[in-house]
Amino acid sequence: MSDFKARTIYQIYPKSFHDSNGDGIGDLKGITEKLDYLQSLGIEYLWITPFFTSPQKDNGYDVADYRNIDTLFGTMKDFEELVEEAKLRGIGIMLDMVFNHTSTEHEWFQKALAGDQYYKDFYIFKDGKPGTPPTNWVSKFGGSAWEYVSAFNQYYLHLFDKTQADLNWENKNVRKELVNVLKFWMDKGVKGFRFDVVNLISKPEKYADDHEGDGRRFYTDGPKVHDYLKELCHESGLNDDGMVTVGEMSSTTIDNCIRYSNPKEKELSMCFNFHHLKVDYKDQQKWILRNCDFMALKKLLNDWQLGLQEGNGWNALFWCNHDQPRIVSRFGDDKQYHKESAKMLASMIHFLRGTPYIYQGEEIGMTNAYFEHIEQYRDVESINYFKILKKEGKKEEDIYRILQERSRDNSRTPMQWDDSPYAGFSENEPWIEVTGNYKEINVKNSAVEPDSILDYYKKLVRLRKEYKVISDGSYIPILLDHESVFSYKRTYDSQTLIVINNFYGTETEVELEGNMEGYQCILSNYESRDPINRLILKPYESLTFLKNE
Ligand code: TEU
Ligand code: CA
Repeated sequence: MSDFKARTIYQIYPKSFHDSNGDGIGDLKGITEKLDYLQSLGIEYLWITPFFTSPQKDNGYDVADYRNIDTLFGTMKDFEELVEEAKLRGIGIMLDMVFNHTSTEHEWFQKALAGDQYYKDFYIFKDGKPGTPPTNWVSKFGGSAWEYVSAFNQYYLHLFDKTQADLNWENKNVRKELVNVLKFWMDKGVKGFRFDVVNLISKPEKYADDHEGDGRRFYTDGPKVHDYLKELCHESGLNDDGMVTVGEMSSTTIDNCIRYSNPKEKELSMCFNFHHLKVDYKDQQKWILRNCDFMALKKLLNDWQLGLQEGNGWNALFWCNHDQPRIVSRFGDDKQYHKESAKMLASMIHFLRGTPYIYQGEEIGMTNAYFEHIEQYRDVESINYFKILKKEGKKEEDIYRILQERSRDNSRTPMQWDDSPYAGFSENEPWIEVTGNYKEINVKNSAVEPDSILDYYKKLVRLRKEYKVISDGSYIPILLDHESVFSYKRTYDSQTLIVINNFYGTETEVELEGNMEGYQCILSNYESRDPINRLILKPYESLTFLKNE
Protein backbone atom coordinates (compact mmCIF):
# COMPACT_ATOMS: atom_id res chain seq x y z
CA MET A 1 0.00 0.00 0.00
CA SER A 2 1.57 3.36 -1.02
CA ASP A 3 2.21 6.01 1.61
CA PHE A 4 -0.26 8.74 0.59
CA LYS A 5 -0.72 10.24 4.07
CA ALA A 6 1.97 12.89 3.72
CA ARG A 7 1.01 13.71 0.17
CA THR A 8 -1.16 16.47 -1.25
CA ILE A 9 -3.09 15.84 -4.49
CA TYR A 10 -3.81 18.46 -7.15
CA GLN A 11 -6.95 18.19 -9.28
CA ILE A 12 -6.92 19.31 -12.92
CA TYR A 13 -9.96 19.93 -15.14
CA PRO A 14 -8.08 19.71 -18.44
CA LYS A 15 -10.65 21.62 -20.50
CA SER A 16 -9.99 24.72 -18.35
CA PHE A 17 -6.35 24.32 -17.28
CA HIS A 18 -4.11 25.35 -20.20
CA ASP A 19 -4.57 25.40 -23.98
CA SER A 20 -1.42 24.57 -25.95
CA ASN A 21 -2.75 24.81 -29.51
CA GLY A 22 -4.92 27.92 -29.46
CA ASP A 23 -8.33 26.31 -30.02
CA GLY A 24 -9.66 27.75 -26.77
CA ILE A 25 -9.84 24.32 -25.12
CA GLY A 26 -7.35 23.12 -22.52
CA ASP A 27 -5.42 19.96 -23.42
CA LEU A 28 -2.82 17.39 -22.30
CA LYS A 29 0.13 19.24 -23.80
CA GLY A 30 -1.08 22.27 -21.87
CA ILE A 31 -0.71 20.31 -18.63
CA THR A 32 2.78 19.11 -19.59
CA GLU A 33 3.77 22.74 -20.22
CA LYS A 34 2.79 23.63 -16.63
CA LEU A 35 4.51 20.72 -14.84
CA ASP A 36 7.30 22.93 -13.47
CA TYR A 37 4.67 25.16 -11.87
CA LEU A 38 2.91 22.10 -10.39
CA GLN A 39 6.21 20.71 -9.12
CA SER A 40 6.89 24.07 -7.40
CA LEU A 41 3.69 23.56 -5.37
CA GLY A 42 5.20 20.40 -3.89
CA ILE A 43 2.23 18.20 -4.84
CA GLU A 44 2.97 14.57 -5.78
CA TYR A 45 -0.16 13.40 -7.55
CA LEU A 46 -2.28 14.93 -10.30
CA TRP A 47 -5.89 13.78 -10.52
CA ILE A 48 -6.98 14.62 -14.07
CA THR A 49 -10.72 14.53 -14.79
CA PRO A 50 -11.81 12.46 -17.84
CA PHE A 51 -10.19 13.15 -21.26
CA PHE A 52 -11.29 9.91 -22.94
CA THR A 53 -13.25 9.86 -26.20
CA SER A 54 -16.59 11.50 -25.39
CA PRO A 55 -19.38 13.55 -27.04
CA GLN A 56 -18.72 15.95 -24.12
CA LYS A 57 -22.37 16.21 -23.10
CA ASP A 58 -21.15 16.16 -19.49
CA ASN A 59 -17.60 17.31 -20.25
CA GLY A 60 -16.11 13.86 -20.46
CA TYR A 61 -18.11 12.13 -17.72
CA ASP A 62 -19.93 10.53 -20.64
CA VAL A 63 -17.24 8.17 -21.92
CA ALA A 64 -17.60 6.63 -25.40
CA ASP A 65 -14.24 4.79 -25.39
CA TYR A 66 -12.30 4.09 -22.19
CA ARG A 67 -9.04 3.30 -23.99
CA ASN A 68 -8.75 6.35 -26.20
CA ILE A 69 -7.91 10.03 -25.75
CA ASP A 70 -10.50 12.49 -27.08
CA THR A 71 -8.85 14.41 -29.92
CA LEU A 72 -9.99 17.62 -28.17
CA PHE A 73 -7.36 16.89 -25.52
CA GLY A 74 -4.64 15.41 -27.76
CA THR A 75 -3.16 12.02 -28.59
CA MET A 76 -1.97 8.91 -26.74
CA LYS A 77 1.57 10.14 -27.41
CA ASP A 78 0.74 13.42 -25.63
CA PHE A 79 -0.53 11.37 -22.70
CA GLU A 80 2.56 9.14 -22.53
CA GLU A 81 4.77 12.23 -22.66
CA LEU A 82 2.77 13.77 -19.80
CA VAL A 83 3.21 10.64 -17.67
CA GLU A 84 6.96 10.58 -18.43
CA GLU A 85 7.57 14.28 -17.78
CA ALA A 86 5.52 14.15 -14.59
CA LYS A 87 7.49 11.13 -13.39
CA LEU A 88 10.74 13.04 -13.93
CA ARG A 89 9.37 15.63 -11.49
CA GLY A 90 8.26 13.05 -8.90
CA ILE A 91 4.57 13.45 -9.79
CA GLY A 92 2.20 10.50 -10.29
CA ILE A 93 -0.82 10.71 -12.61
CA MET A 94 -4.27 9.63 -11.34
CA LEU A 95 -7.02 9.01 -13.89
CA ASP A 96 -10.76 9.52 -13.40
CA MET A 97 -12.72 6.33 -14.12
CA VAL A 98 -16.41 6.73 -14.86
CA PHE A 99 -17.63 3.19 -14.31
CA ASN A 100 -21.23 3.80 -13.15
CA HIS A 101 -22.33 4.72 -16.65
CA THR A 102 -21.10 5.13 -20.22
CA SER A 103 -22.04 7.58 -22.94
CA THR A 104 -24.92 6.34 -25.10
CA GLU A 105 -22.41 6.85 -27.94
CA HIS A 106 -20.26 4.05 -26.50
CA GLU A 107 -19.97 1.06 -28.86
CA TRP A 108 -21.50 -1.17 -26.14
CA PHE A 109 -24.66 0.95 -25.97
CA GLN A 110 -24.88 1.31 -29.73
CA LYS A 111 -24.76 -2.50 -30.05
CA ALA A 112 -27.41 -2.76 -27.35
CA LEU A 113 -29.66 -0.35 -29.27
CA ALA A 114 -29.10 -2.49 -32.35
CA GLY A 115 -30.66 -5.36 -30.37
CA ASP A 116 -27.50 -7.29 -29.49
CA GLN A 117 -28.66 -9.03 -26.29
CA TYR A 118 -25.08 -9.55 -25.06
CA TYR A 119 -24.66 -5.77 -24.89
CA LYS A 120 -28.24 -5.03 -23.86
CA ASP A 121 -27.29 -6.87 -20.66
CA PHE A 122 -24.46 -4.38 -20.16
CA TYR A 123 -27.17 -1.81 -19.27
CA ILE A 124 -30.39 -1.64 -17.25
CA PHE A 125 -33.38 -1.96 -19.54
CA LYS A 126 -36.83 -2.34 -17.92
CA ASP A 127 -40.30 -2.76 -19.41
CA GLY A 128 -42.56 0.25 -19.36
CA LYS A 129 -45.24 1.93 -21.49
CA PRO A 130 -44.63 5.37 -23.02
CA GLY A 131 -45.26 7.96 -20.27
CA THR A 132 -45.03 5.38 -17.46
CA PRO A 133 -41.38 4.82 -16.59
CA PRO A 134 -40.52 1.72 -14.48
CA THR A 135 -40.10 3.84 -11.31
CA ASN A 136 -40.43 7.47 -10.16
CA TRP A 137 -36.68 7.84 -9.67
CA VAL A 138 -35.25 11.29 -10.51
CA SER A 139 -32.02 11.96 -12.43
CA LYS A 140 -29.35 13.95 -10.52
CA PHE A 141 -29.53 16.43 -13.39
CA GLY A 142 -33.32 16.78 -13.07
CA GLY A 143 -36.22 14.95 -14.72
CA SER A 144 -36.91 11.21 -14.85
CA ALA A 145 -34.02 8.78 -14.45
CA TRP A 146 -35.51 6.60 -17.21
CA GLU A 147 -35.40 7.07 -21.02
CA TYR A 148 -37.85 5.25 -23.30
CA VAL A 149 -36.68 3.20 -26.30
CA SER A 150 -39.69 2.53 -28.55
CA ALA A 151 -37.91 -0.28 -30.47
CA PHE A 152 -37.83 -2.33 -27.27
CA ASN A 153 -40.92 -0.81 -25.60
CA GLN A 154 -38.54 -0.49 -22.69
CA TYR A 155 -36.69 2.18 -20.72
CA TYR A 156 -33.00 2.35 -19.78
CA LEU A 157 -31.77 3.81 -16.46
CA HIS A 158 -29.65 6.99 -16.40
CA LEU A 159 -28.99 8.48 -12.96
CA PHE A 160 -27.36 11.46 -14.69
CA ASP A 161 -28.03 12.81 -18.20
CA LYS A 162 -30.01 10.65 -20.64
CA THR A 163 -26.81 10.42 -22.71
CA GLN A 164 -25.18 8.65 -19.71
CA ALA A 165 -26.65 5.12 -19.45
CA ASP A 166 -26.01 3.23 -16.21
CA LEU A 167 -23.99 0.03 -16.50
CA ASN A 168 -25.35 -3.25 -15.15
CA TRP A 169 -22.70 -4.34 -12.64
CA GLU A 170 -24.66 -7.51 -11.91
CA ASN A 171 -23.26 -8.67 -15.29
CA LYS A 172 -19.84 -10.36 -14.85
CA ASN A 173 -18.90 -9.45 -18.43
CA VAL A 174 -19.25 -5.76 -17.58
CA ARG A 175 -17.03 -6.13 -14.52
CA LYS A 176 -14.40 -8.03 -16.54
CA GLU A 177 -14.32 -5.28 -19.19
CA LEU A 178 -13.72 -2.62 -16.55
CA VAL A 179 -10.91 -4.59 -14.88
CA ASN A 180 -9.18 -4.71 -18.27
CA VAL A 181 -9.63 -0.98 -18.71
CA LEU A 182 -7.78 -0.39 -15.44
CA LYS A 183 -4.99 -2.78 -16.46
CA PHE A 184 -4.67 -0.95 -19.79
CA TRP A 185 -3.90 2.35 -18.05
CA MET A 186 -1.78 0.78 -15.29
CA ASP A 187 0.43 -0.60 -18.07
CA LYS A 188 0.87 3.01 -19.23
CA GLY A 189 2.36 4.00 -15.89
CA VAL A 190 -0.51 5.77 -14.15
CA LYS A 191 -0.15 5.83 -10.35
CA GLY A 192 -3.75 5.98 -9.21
CA PHE A 193 -7.46 6.33 -9.94
CA ARG A 194 -10.42 8.40 -8.86
CA PHE A 195 -13.67 6.43 -9.21
CA ASP A 196 -16.67 8.54 -10.20
CA VAL A 197 -19.89 8.03 -8.13
CA VAL A 198 -18.68 4.48 -7.52
CA ASN A 199 -21.04 3.93 -4.58
CA LEU A 200 -24.01 4.00 -6.97
CA ILE A 201 -22.99 0.91 -9.03
CA SER A 202 -24.96 -1.74 -7.08
CA LYS A 203 -28.62 -1.43 -7.92
CA PRO A 204 -31.43 -3.25 -6.04
CA GLU A 205 -32.87 -6.58 -7.21
CA LYS A 206 -36.39 -5.09 -7.31
CA TYR A 207 -37.03 -1.67 -8.88
CA ALA A 208 -39.79 0.12 -6.94
CA ASP A 209 -41.13 3.66 -6.65
CA ASP A 210 -39.64 5.78 -3.88
CA HIS A 211 -42.50 7.33 -1.89
CA GLU A 212 -40.08 9.22 0.36
CA GLY A 213 -37.46 10.58 -2.01
CA ASP A 214 -35.87 10.58 -5.47
CA GLY A 215 -34.88 6.89 -5.42
CA ARG A 216 -31.29 7.36 -4.20
CA ARG A 217 -31.92 5.28 -1.04
CA PHE A 218 -32.43 2.24 -3.31
CA TYR A 219 -29.04 2.43 -5.10
CA THR A 220 -26.66 4.41 -2.84
CA ASP A 221 -24.06 2.16 -1.11
CA GLY A 222 -26.07 -0.71 -2.64
CA PRO A 223 -26.14 -4.38 -1.56
CA LYS A 224 -23.10 -5.62 -3.51
CA VAL A 225 -21.03 -2.44 -3.76
CA HIS A 226 -18.26 -3.69 -1.43
CA ASP A 227 -18.05 -7.09 -3.20
CA TYR A 228 -17.77 -5.34 -6.57
CA LEU A 229 -15.04 -2.98 -5.33
CA LYS A 230 -13.07 -5.81 -3.73
CA GLU A 231 -13.29 -7.79 -6.97
CA LEU A 232 -12.32 -4.77 -9.14
CA CYS A 233 -9.29 -3.95 -6.94
CA HIS A 234 -8.20 -7.58 -6.64
CA GLU A 235 -8.67 -8.60 -10.29
CA SER A 236 -6.89 -5.47 -11.60
CA GLY A 237 -4.08 -5.85 -9.03
CA LEU A 238 -4.19 -2.17 -8.20
CA ASN A 239 -3.72 -2.69 -4.46
CA ASP A 240 -0.61 -4.81 -5.03
CA ASP A 241 0.92 -2.10 -7.26
CA GLY A 242 0.62 0.59 -4.57
CA MET A 243 -1.92 2.56 -6.57
CA VAL A 244 -3.56 5.52 -4.83
CA THR A 245 -7.32 5.23 -5.22
CA VAL A 246 -10.16 7.52 -4.15
CA GLY A 247 -13.89 6.93 -4.45
CA GLU A 248 -16.41 9.73 -5.01
CA MET A 249 -19.19 8.70 -2.64
CA SER A 250 -22.43 10.55 -3.21
CA SER A 251 -24.81 10.71 -0.17
CA THR A 252 -22.85 8.03 1.67
CA THR A 253 -22.33 7.13 5.36
CA ILE A 254 -19.39 6.98 7.79
CA ASP A 255 -19.80 3.20 8.22
CA ASN A 256 -19.65 2.60 4.49
CA CYS A 257 -16.62 4.89 4.09
CA ILE A 258 -14.80 3.00 6.84
CA ARG A 259 -15.40 -0.17 4.83
CA TYR A 260 -14.39 1.51 1.55
CA SER A 261 -11.07 2.82 2.95
CA ASN A 262 -9.95 0.58 5.82
CA PRO A 263 -6.76 -1.14 4.49
CA LYS A 264 -7.84 -4.55 5.73
CA GLU A 265 -10.91 -4.40 3.46
CA LYS A 266 -8.65 -4.16 0.37
CA GLU A 267 -10.95 -1.72 -1.40
CA LEU A 268 -9.87 1.94 -1.80
CA SER A 269 -7.27 4.24 -0.20
CA MET A 270 -9.76 6.97 0.73
CA CYS A 271 -13.19 8.51 0.05
CA PHE A 272 -14.74 11.83 -0.91
CA ASN A 273 -17.98 12.53 0.93
CA PHE A 274 -20.05 15.68 0.30
CA HIS A 275 -22.03 16.26 3.48
CA HIS A 276 -19.88 19.24 4.54
CA LEU A 277 -20.72 20.85 1.18
CA LYS A 278 -24.48 20.70 1.71
CA VAL A 279 -24.58 22.89 4.86
CA ASP A 280 -25.85 25.81 2.77
CA TYR A 281 -28.54 23.69 1.03
CA LYS A 282 -32.16 23.88 2.27
CA ASP A 283 -33.33 20.33 3.16
CA GLN A 284 -30.57 18.85 0.94
CA GLN A 285 -32.01 20.94 -1.93
CA LYS A 286 -29.07 22.36 -3.93
CA TRP A 287 -31.16 24.92 -5.82
CA ILE A 288 -32.52 26.71 -2.76
CA LEU A 289 -30.11 29.27 -1.26
CA ARG A 290 -29.46 29.34 2.48
CA ASN A 291 -26.64 30.69 4.64
CA CYS A 292 -23.99 28.25 5.74
CA ASP A 293 -24.94 26.47 8.97
CA PHE A 294 -21.51 26.68 10.64
CA MET A 295 -22.34 24.51 13.65
CA ALA A 296 -23.65 21.81 11.30
CA LEU A 297 -20.44 22.12 9.24
CA LYS A 298 -18.31 21.80 12.36
CA LYS A 299 -20.25 18.77 13.57
CA LEU A 300 -19.90 17.03 10.17
CA LEU A 301 -16.16 17.65 9.91
CA ASN A 302 -15.73 16.46 13.48
CA ASP A 303 -17.93 13.36 13.10
CA TRP A 304 -16.14 12.25 9.93
CA GLN A 305 -12.71 12.82 11.49
CA LEU A 306 -13.55 10.83 14.61
CA GLY A 307 -15.62 8.21 12.74
CA LEU A 308 -12.95 7.27 10.23
CA GLN A 309 -10.18 7.53 12.80
CA GLU A 310 -11.95 4.99 14.99
CA GLY A 311 -12.67 2.71 12.02
CA ASN A 312 -9.18 3.09 10.61
CA GLY A 313 -10.63 4.56 7.41
CA TRP A 314 -9.20 7.57 5.55
CA ASN A 315 -10.80 10.85 4.42
CA ALA A 316 -10.11 12.74 1.24
CA LEU A 317 -10.06 16.40 2.41
CA PHE A 318 -11.40 19.02 0.04
CA TRP A 319 -13.47 22.17 -0.39
CA CYS A 320 -13.34 22.54 -4.15
CA ASN A 321 -13.69 20.42 -7.26
CA HIS A 322 -15.18 20.77 -10.77
CA ASP A 323 -18.75 20.28 -9.39
CA GLN A 324 -18.60 22.80 -6.53
CA PRO A 325 -18.56 26.61 -6.42
CA ARG A 326 -15.31 28.29 -5.38
CA ILE A 327 -14.92 28.09 -1.58
CA VAL A 328 -13.57 31.61 -0.98
CA SER A 329 -16.78 32.98 -2.56
CA ARG A 330 -18.97 30.39 -0.81
CA PHE A 331 -17.73 30.33 2.81
CA GLY A 332 -15.16 33.17 2.71
CA ASP A 333 -15.28 36.81 1.69
CA ASP A 334 -13.85 37.23 -1.82
CA LYS A 335 -14.10 41.04 -1.59
CA GLN A 336 -13.00 42.53 1.79
CA TYR A 337 -11.02 39.55 3.19
CA HIS A 338 -10.08 37.62 0.05
CA LYS A 339 -6.57 36.61 1.17
CA GLU A 340 -7.33 36.10 4.86
CA SER A 341 -10.46 34.01 4.32
CA ALA A 342 -8.91 31.90 1.53
CA LYS A 343 -5.97 31.05 3.81
CA MET A 344 -8.18 30.32 6.82
CA LEU A 345 -10.35 27.93 4.80
CA ALA A 346 -7.20 26.15 3.55
CA SER A 347 -5.86 25.68 7.09
CA MET A 348 -9.24 24.38 8.27
CA ILE A 349 -8.91 21.22 6.15
CA HIS A 350 -5.18 20.84 5.33
CA PHE A 351 -4.26 20.10 8.98
CA LEU A 352 -7.01 17.51 9.38
CA ARG A 353 -6.46 13.72 9.38
CA GLY A 354 -6.71 12.62 5.73
CA THR A 355 -5.29 13.45 2.30
CA PRO A 356 -5.86 17.06 1.13
CA TYR A 357 -6.83 17.96 -2.43
CA ILE A 358 -6.19 21.30 -4.12
CA TYR A 359 -8.46 22.10 -7.09
CA GLN A 360 -6.85 24.13 -9.88
CA GLY A 361 -7.02 27.85 -9.08
CA GLU A 362 -7.82 27.30 -5.39
CA GLU A 363 -4.13 27.92 -4.61
CA ILE A 364 -4.43 31.50 -5.94
CA GLY A 365 -7.88 32.16 -4.48
CA MET A 366 -9.90 32.02 -7.71
CA THR A 367 -13.50 33.12 -7.12
CA ASN A 368 -16.94 32.29 -8.52
CA ALA A 369 -17.57 33.55 -12.06
CA TYR A 370 -20.60 35.80 -11.30
CA PHE A 371 -22.07 35.19 -14.77
CA GLU A 372 -25.21 37.27 -15.49
CA HIS A 373 -26.71 35.62 -18.58
CA ILE A 374 -27.68 32.03 -19.31
CA GLU A 375 -25.68 32.27 -22.53
CA GLN A 376 -22.49 32.38 -20.45
CA TYR A 377 -23.23 28.98 -18.86
CA ARG A 378 -22.05 25.67 -20.35
CA ASP A 379 -22.85 23.03 -17.69
CA VAL A 380 -25.63 20.55 -18.60
CA GLU A 381 -26.88 20.52 -14.99
CA SER A 382 -27.02 24.33 -14.72
CA ILE A 383 -28.76 24.74 -18.09
CA ASN A 384 -31.27 21.99 -17.12
CA TYR A 385 -32.09 23.67 -13.83
CA PHE A 386 -32.42 27.11 -15.44
CA LYS A 387 -35.31 25.61 -17.44
CA ILE A 388 -36.72 23.64 -14.47
CA LEU A 389 -36.70 26.69 -12.13
CA LYS A 390 -38.33 28.84 -14.86
CA LYS A 391 -41.04 26.18 -15.30
CA GLU A 392 -41.53 26.32 -11.51
CA GLY A 393 -42.34 30.00 -12.00
CA LYS A 394 -39.21 31.48 -10.40
CA LYS A 395 -38.27 35.03 -11.50
CA GLU A 396 -35.21 35.13 -13.82
CA GLU A 397 -33.28 37.45 -11.48
CA ASP A 398 -33.77 34.95 -8.64
CA ILE A 399 -32.66 32.07 -10.87
CA TYR A 400 -29.53 34.00 -11.85
CA ARG A 401 -28.68 34.60 -8.19
CA ILE A 402 -29.06 30.85 -7.54
CA LEU A 403 -26.88 29.95 -10.53
CA GLN A 404 -24.23 32.47 -9.46
CA GLU A 405 -23.98 30.65 -6.13
CA ARG A 406 -24.50 27.06 -7.18
CA SER A 407 -23.52 26.48 -10.79
CA ARG A 408 -20.71 23.99 -11.46
CA ASP A 409 -19.42 26.46 -14.10
CA ASN A 410 -18.13 28.59 -11.22
CA SER A 411 -15.19 26.21 -10.96
CA ARG A 412 -14.84 25.55 -14.69
CA THR A 413 -13.73 28.97 -15.93
CA PRO A 414 -10.20 29.07 -17.38
CA MET A 415 -7.22 28.88 -15.01
CA GLN A 416 -5.88 32.41 -14.45
CA TRP A 417 -2.17 32.32 -15.25
CA ASP A 418 -1.51 36.03 -15.88
CA ASP A 419 -3.14 39.33 -16.91
CA SER A 420 -2.77 38.85 -20.67
CA PRO A 421 -5.91 38.35 -22.82
CA TYR A 422 -7.78 35.18 -21.80
CA ALA A 423 -5.63 35.13 -18.59
CA GLY A 424 -2.79 33.27 -20.35
CA PHE A 425 -5.04 30.20 -20.63
CA SER A 426 -5.20 30.42 -24.42
CA GLU A 427 -4.27 32.74 -27.27
CA ASN A 428 -7.83 32.54 -28.52
CA GLU A 429 -11.35 32.83 -27.09
CA PRO A 430 -11.89 30.00 -24.58
CA TRP A 431 -14.86 27.58 -24.61
CA ILE A 432 -16.14 29.36 -21.45
CA GLU A 433 -15.51 32.95 -20.33
CA VAL A 434 -12.65 33.92 -18.07
CA THR A 435 -13.78 35.32 -14.68
CA GLY A 436 -13.65 39.13 -14.66
CA ASN A 437 -11.04 39.53 -11.90
CA TYR A 438 -8.23 37.67 -13.76
CA LYS A 439 -6.08 40.80 -14.01
CA GLU A 440 -5.77 40.83 -10.20
CA ILE A 441 -6.11 37.16 -9.33
CA ASN A 442 -3.56 35.15 -11.33
CA VAL A 443 -0.49 32.96 -10.85
CA LYS A 444 1.94 35.61 -12.14
CA ASN A 445 0.83 38.16 -9.49
CA SER A 446 0.68 35.53 -6.75
CA ALA A 447 4.25 34.43 -7.50
CA VAL A 448 5.65 37.90 -6.73
CA GLU A 449 3.17 39.02 -4.06
CA PRO A 450 4.58 38.71 -0.51
CA ASP A 451 2.53 36.38 1.71
CA SER A 452 0.32 35.37 -1.20
CA ILE A 453 -2.35 32.67 -1.01
CA LEU A 454 -0.05 30.66 -3.29
CA ASP A 455 2.79 30.90 -0.72
CA TYR A 456 0.41 29.77 1.98
CA TYR A 457 -0.61 26.62 0.05
CA LYS A 458 3.06 25.81 -0.59
CA LYS A 459 3.70 26.02 3.16
CA LEU A 460 0.73 23.72 3.90
CA VAL A 461 2.00 21.13 1.41
CA ARG A 462 5.52 21.34 2.88
CA LEU A 463 4.40 21.16 6.54
CA ARG A 464 2.46 17.94 5.86
CA LYS A 465 5.65 16.31 4.56
CA GLU A 466 7.73 17.68 7.44
CA TYR A 467 5.61 16.75 10.47
CA LYS A 468 4.26 13.27 11.22
CA VAL A 469 1.73 14.88 13.57
CA ILE A 470 0.00 16.28 10.43
CA SER A 471 0.31 13.23 8.16
CA ASP A 472 -0.25 10.49 10.75
CA GLY A 473 -1.36 12.15 14.02
CA SER A 474 -4.58 11.52 15.95
CA TYR A 475 -7.41 14.04 15.76
CA ILE A 476 -8.88 15.60 18.92
CA PRO A 477 -11.71 18.16 18.72
CA ILE A 478 -11.48 21.32 20.90
CA LEU A 479 -13.75 24.40 21.39
CA LEU A 480 -16.65 22.30 20.02
CA ASP A 481 -19.28 24.72 21.38
CA HIS A 482 -17.67 27.87 20.03
CA GLU A 483 -20.14 29.43 17.57
CA SER A 484 -17.60 30.93 15.16
CA VAL A 485 -14.33 29.04 15.61
CA PHE A 486 -13.33 25.61 14.21
CA SER A 487 -10.40 24.29 16.21
CA TYR A 488 -8.74 20.94 16.84
CA LYS A 489 -5.62 19.24 18.11
CA ARG A 490 -3.43 16.64 16.43
CA THR A 491 -1.01 14.45 18.44
CA TYR A 492 1.77 12.06 17.41
CA ASP A 493 4.49 10.79 19.75
CA SER A 494 6.09 13.96 21.16
CA GLN A 495 4.40 16.33 18.72
CA THR A 496 1.19 18.28 19.41
CA LEU A 497 -0.48 20.64 16.97
CA ILE A 498 -3.24 23.15 17.81
CA VAL A 499 -5.18 24.60 14.87
CA ILE A 500 -7.53 27.59 15.40
CA ASN A 501 -9.75 29.08 12.68
CA ASN A 502 -12.12 32.06 12.99
CA PHE A 503 -14.76 31.16 10.35
CA TYR A 504 -16.26 34.66 10.27
CA GLY A 505 -15.28 38.21 9.28
CA THR A 506 -15.72 39.55 12.80
CA GLU A 507 -13.39 39.43 15.80
CA THR A 508 -13.98 36.70 18.37
CA GLU A 509 -12.42 35.50 21.59
CA VAL A 510 -11.12 32.03 22.39
CA GLU A 511 -9.92 30.53 25.65
CA LEU A 512 -7.55 27.59 25.11
CA GLU A 513 -7.16 25.01 27.86
CA GLY A 514 -3.87 23.64 29.13
CA ASN A 515 -0.34 24.94 29.31
CA MET A 516 0.68 26.70 26.12
CA GLU A 517 4.36 26.70 27.05
CA GLY A 518 6.66 25.10 24.45
CA TYR A 519 4.33 25.84 21.56
CA GLN A 520 5.44 27.96 18.64
CA CYS A 521 3.32 29.50 15.91
CA ILE A 522 4.21 27.68 12.67
CA LEU A 523 1.55 29.25 10.43
CA SER A 524 -0.75 32.29 10.53
CA ASN A 525 -2.69 34.31 7.94
CA TYR A 526 -1.85 37.54 9.76
CA GLU A 527 1.39 38.12 11.69
CA SER A 528 2.70 35.32 13.95
CA ARG A 529 1.34 35.20 17.52
CA ASP A 530 2.64 34.12 20.93
CA PRO A 531 1.03 30.90 22.19
CA ILE A 532 -1.19 32.16 25.01
CA ASN A 533 -4.47 30.78 26.35
CA ARG A 534 -6.75 33.78 25.73
CA LEU A 535 -6.77 35.13 22.18
CA ILE A 536 -8.88 37.78 20.43
CA LEU A 537 -8.98 36.51 16.87
CA LYS A 538 -9.08 38.94 13.96
CA PRO A 539 -11.61 38.47 11.09
CA TYR A 540 -11.00 35.04 9.49
CA GLU A 541 -7.81 34.66 11.54
CA SER A 542 -6.12 31.25 11.40
CA LEU A 543 -3.34 30.19 13.79
CA THR A 544 -1.43 26.92 14.01
CA PHE A 545 0.79 26.17 17.00
CA LEU A 546 3.21 23.23 17.28
CA LYS A 547 4.88 21.73 20.36
CA ASN A 548 7.71 19.35 19.58
CA GLU A 549 9.08 17.93 22.83
O1 TEU B 1 -20.45 13.86 -9.81
C1 TEU B 1 -21.41 13.20 -9.10
C2 TEU B 1 -22.23 14.08 -8.32
O2 TEU B 1 -22.63 13.72 -7.30
C3 TEU B 1 -22.44 15.41 -8.83
O3 TEU B 1 -22.94 15.34 -10.05
C4 TEU B 1 -23.40 16.12 -8.01
O4 TEU B 1 -24.56 15.44 -7.90
C5 TEU B 1 -23.72 17.39 -8.63
O5 TEU B 1 -22.65 18.01 -9.12
C6 TEU B 1 -24.27 18.22 -7.59
O6 TEU B 1 -24.84 19.22 -8.19
C7 TEU B 1 -19.68 13.08 -10.67
C8 TEU B 1 -18.73 13.99 -11.42
O7 TEU B 1 -17.90 14.62 -10.50
C9 TEU B 1 -19.60 14.99 -12.17
O8 TEU B 1 -18.82 15.96 -12.81
C10 TEU B 1 -20.41 14.22 -13.19
O9 TEU B 1 -21.28 15.11 -13.81
C11 TEU B 1 -21.21 13.12 -12.51
O10 TEU B 1 -20.46 12.36 -11.58
C12 TEU B 1 -21.68 12.12 -13.53
O11 TEU B 1 -20.59 11.40 -14.04
CA1 CA C 1 -6.40 23.04 -27.02
